Amino acid sequence: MMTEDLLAAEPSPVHERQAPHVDAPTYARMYRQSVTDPEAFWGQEGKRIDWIRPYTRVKNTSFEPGNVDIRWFEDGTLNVSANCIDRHLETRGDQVAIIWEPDDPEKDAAQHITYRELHRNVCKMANVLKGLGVEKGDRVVIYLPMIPEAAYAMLACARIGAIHSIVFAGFSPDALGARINGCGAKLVITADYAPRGGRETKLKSNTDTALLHCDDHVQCLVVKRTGAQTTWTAQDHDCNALMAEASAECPAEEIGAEDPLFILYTSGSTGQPKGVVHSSGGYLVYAAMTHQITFDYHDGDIYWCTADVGWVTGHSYIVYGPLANGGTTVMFEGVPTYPDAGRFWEVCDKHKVTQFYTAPTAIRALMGAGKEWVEKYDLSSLRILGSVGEPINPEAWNWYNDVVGKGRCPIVDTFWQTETGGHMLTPLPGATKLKPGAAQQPFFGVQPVVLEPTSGEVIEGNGVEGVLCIKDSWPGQMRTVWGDHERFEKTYFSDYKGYYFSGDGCRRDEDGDYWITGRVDDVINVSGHRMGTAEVESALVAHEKVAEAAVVGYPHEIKGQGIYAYVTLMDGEEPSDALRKELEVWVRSEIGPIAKPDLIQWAPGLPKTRSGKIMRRILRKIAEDDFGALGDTSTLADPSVVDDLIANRMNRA
Ligand code: 6R9
Repeated sequence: MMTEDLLAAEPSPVHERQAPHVDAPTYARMYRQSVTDPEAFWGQEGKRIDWIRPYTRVKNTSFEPGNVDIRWFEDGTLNVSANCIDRHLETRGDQVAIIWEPDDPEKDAAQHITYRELHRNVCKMANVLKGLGVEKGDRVVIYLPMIPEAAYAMLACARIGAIHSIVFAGFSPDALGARINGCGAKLVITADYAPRGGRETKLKSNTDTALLHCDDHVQCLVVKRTGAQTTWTAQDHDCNALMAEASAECPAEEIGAEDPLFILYTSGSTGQPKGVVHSSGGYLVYAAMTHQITFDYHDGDIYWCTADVGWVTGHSYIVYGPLANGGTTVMFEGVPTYPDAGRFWEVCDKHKVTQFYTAPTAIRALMGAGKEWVEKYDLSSLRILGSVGEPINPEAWNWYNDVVGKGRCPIVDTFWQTETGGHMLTPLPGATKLKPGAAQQPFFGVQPVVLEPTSGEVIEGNGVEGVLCIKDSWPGQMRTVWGDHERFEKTYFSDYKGYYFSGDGCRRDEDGDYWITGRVDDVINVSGHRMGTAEVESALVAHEKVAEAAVVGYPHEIKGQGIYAYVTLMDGEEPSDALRKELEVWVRSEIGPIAKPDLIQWAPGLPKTRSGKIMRRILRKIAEDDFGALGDTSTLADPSVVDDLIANRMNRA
């Protein structure tokens, strides 16, 4: 629970060596300019990256219904890979670009990859892609563990103008296949195995299964991560062997600012994940700027974001942002609790990490393991801590602040989305007086508005709550849904006309600080990962014994939200623990382990309106154990089903 003394928390000291990039007066001045004269502001900020042909037009954007069109720096050309690598060679060729930390420190050694080595490897990989017929505009799916080759593959695509679409290595063959087909990929880059937390995912075998449902022409490039035995077919190419032979020089293509850099599929409130499309120019400017300012990144810092490149956080804040800034970025293959619950802190100590960016779910899990794991290590290099993915509860915030940051590292609680490309609301170290649990202030160029959910009226003033929308475009914003611009407009610009709708609820407190209250649509947030309830439902009903299913979120101590499924079986099928297990395994194989329901309740019937709509509000309340407040149930076709569901609700202990 929120208390007054938490709200009064002072900002921690920021920097002992150098002044922060932005202090409070600078923030106020720059923010004002960014929203009153975006052309001038971004016209200047756009220069933080190198352009082949400089832009003359900065902003050309419209949120107008039926005509949503977003362009930034539209007549400029650039190459993202050259911005992340080549332009640093002269001044920092021997500086470490990527520190790779393996899953199991006993089995593998860490790697330090300099900018010069990165250049060599990315050029080689780009030449391998070209050799396989990949051309500008082609799509390449990347399904890799957190190994340097994942970054090489991203940057190699960017170098030749191919569009990458990364599929998280925890996704199932079905999910992978759907994404390969969804963007019409020419090539899949995968590995033999993905070691993680001491276990191994069979990526190559998953890819084989996925490719059974794809066009015969899709080729497969395989990185040998463990080198263990795998199947090998005519479509497969050995990445290590091809890279060894490939030339280490590959010119960087000239790419239009608005040409897509990548597609990333993300869950929405309807069944099918959407292919979020990001641009090259605007995206890179925004990723670079947010990385530098939010984390107060300075030369010589060692920055670590614990995300996976399968999520947007890994795109913007492991690869593109840090490398565009000539930074040193840590890439971690493992999990927070392997070999033990001290792993994060051991890595911070070992590499002298200065900025550490993780998710509340990890903090809660490590908080549970006890502070002795943290205290074993020297964390004096840390200067700034970050949080992302879901609201951070004040208990976790305080533990992070006290035990990890020793009260001297500002915590940046960054609110943003796959769709936004970079941070939207966040405190800035050295500029913002921190409040545990609040995302606080808009980043430059971001104009948040709070709307009344049903009327869509703008709510002015402070001490108010509603849905979070954004009034005007920012350079990192997604441009479209791959192959379906209409869906883009419908999802983000139709509920509240003239605004970008985030799908989140929020509160603006008495000081004007923003607090995200969570999704207002049928998207749940499990361990910081977005899951559409409709996706899990359609996986469940695809099982032959399931007649109907409804999925909702419920509060989960570690994951933030857990997945609660109500399942109605086909006539003649009997509920059993074995069937429950079978359904869990089924959903894992349909979508991936992150979608496995935590609780499955057998529901002889679901509460429906007379028109047949499932009343999720009621199911949510029951799952939350809050059935004293079910609200009006009089419109239900059969109110008695509710009593049965309450009586048989799952024990969450
Ligand atoms: C970057 C990322 C986006 C959803 C978003 C919101 C939640 C993310 C948050 C946060 C509160 C924060 N979210 N950061 N909620 N405070 N600091 O997570 O992207 O996977 O697309 O998820 O995550 O609900 O709408 P994505």
